[in-house]
Amino acid sequence: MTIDHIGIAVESIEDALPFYRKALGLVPVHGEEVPSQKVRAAFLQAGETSIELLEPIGEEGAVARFLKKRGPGLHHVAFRVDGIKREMERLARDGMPALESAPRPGARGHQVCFLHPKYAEGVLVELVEYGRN
Ligand code: CMX
Repeated sequence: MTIDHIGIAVESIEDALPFYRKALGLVPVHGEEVPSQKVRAAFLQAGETSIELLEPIGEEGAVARFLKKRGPGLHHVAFRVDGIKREMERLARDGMPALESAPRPGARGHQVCFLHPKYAEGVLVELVEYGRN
């Protein structure tokens, strides 16, 4: 598996971008709203992986709750997989069921699922399969 992207929870994408641009030379290559997740997302290409800045839309949703509890910071690490359904079945058999019962549409039109942070030493893990939506 390769790391597809690293999700960072921020209060405001606009306020966060200058650091990434000035300090690291990273600029957004894609932006979208993911209403089902109640977030705005901006992807910054960083070599073969990317940084996903996540800004909550409204007071509800996983990212809004995260910010309220823990403040801005590392939200999740996403791994790219082939055959996400097969991976979910394998993980469930191994006692680590995904939070979703089936892959669901995520940002950039990909199929995604999440694994609870309790399985990965406190890190929320996302699996991403490209191009299946
Ligand atoms: N990373 C690590 N720990 C996290 C976490 C995260 N991203 N989100 C919550 N937690 C921790 C909380 O700090 C809390 O820990 P304690 O019990 O020690 O206090 C515990 O998990 C439960 O917290 P909670 O407030 O009940 O959190 P939620 O109700 O949000 O549930 C989770 C947590 C992981 C099940 C939920 O966030 C979820 O379903 N996430 C998957 C979907 C998602 O994150 N979507 C946003 C990204 C979308 C995108 O990238 O497009």
